[in-house]
Amino acid sequence: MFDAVKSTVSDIRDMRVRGAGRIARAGASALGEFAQGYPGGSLEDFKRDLDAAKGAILASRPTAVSLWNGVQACVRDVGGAQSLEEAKGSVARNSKAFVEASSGALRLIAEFGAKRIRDGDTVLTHCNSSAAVGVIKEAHAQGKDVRAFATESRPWRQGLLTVRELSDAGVDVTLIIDSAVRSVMRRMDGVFVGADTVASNGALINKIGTSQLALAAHEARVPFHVCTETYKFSPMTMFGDMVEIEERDSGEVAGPEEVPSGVRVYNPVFDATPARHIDALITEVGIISPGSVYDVMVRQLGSDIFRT
Ligand code: RUB
Repeated sequence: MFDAVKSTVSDIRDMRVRGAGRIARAGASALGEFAQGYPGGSLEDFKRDLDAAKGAILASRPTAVSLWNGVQACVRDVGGAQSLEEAKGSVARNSKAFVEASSGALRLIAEFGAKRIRDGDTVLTHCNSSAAVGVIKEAHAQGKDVRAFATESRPWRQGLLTVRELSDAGVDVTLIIDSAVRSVMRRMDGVFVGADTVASNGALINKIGTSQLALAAHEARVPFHVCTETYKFSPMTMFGDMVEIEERDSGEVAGPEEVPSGVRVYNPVFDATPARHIDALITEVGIISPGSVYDVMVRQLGSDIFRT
């Protein structure tokens, strides 16, 4: 296996690179490097090795649709290539285009989302989402007085990354433990979270605990926004597939010495928030309702949905 692919696979698997957008860009970049550095050989050899590289990248975070869509975007033209050079060139080009489009989408989401934050607002975010953090930072950069609350997000505590990023940008930020969400909700003017996956019925799959934020926001009538690039929309859900929830090692929650033997530790890392608890999805193609996800998915992913 080639070095760029190997190191990306281990970075994603061991959470050194995490977050749906970052892993998609890392996976796409690794495939681009793989193609560019591919030594001679036949087109068939390349296709076989590319398949192996793609499989290894997808297996590093097997339930992540962003990774799947990113990888798919890179390899979409290989089938029609007539030569090794053409195939290599298409992967390298598509990889670069995906990474650029993904970064561009983040800038647009920040711009659109910042309009949903008013001067003097206090907002809540969960885990560490580059899309959601980008919105809050943009509102602050526009001169709005915005205060942020961020959850710790057990067990990996990605909330510490969020408070560091927001504080470095000059945002007034408060860290809370996950179970403090309902007690602070009445003081919030809006909730902004990222997306790991969005299903065709508008449901959101995101870091475990997101559905509790949504429920508490719904109860307190606080607007709940999902900041998401459209490549996190899952085409498989159009055809009836359920989104598989990743379950990680129980040792991330508690070591064997911390719990009596025989006690099981369950560590699901994402949960599902129903569409009825979501006020808006802030995407690079605009602010949409959960009910529009299916149409936007068909338009954005187009014929790629049916090619795979
Ligand atoms: C991160 C998480 C993030 C989304 C979106 O989970 O759930 O909210 O991935 O992030 P993990 P982004 O840390 O387990 O990967 O907006 O950066 O794509």
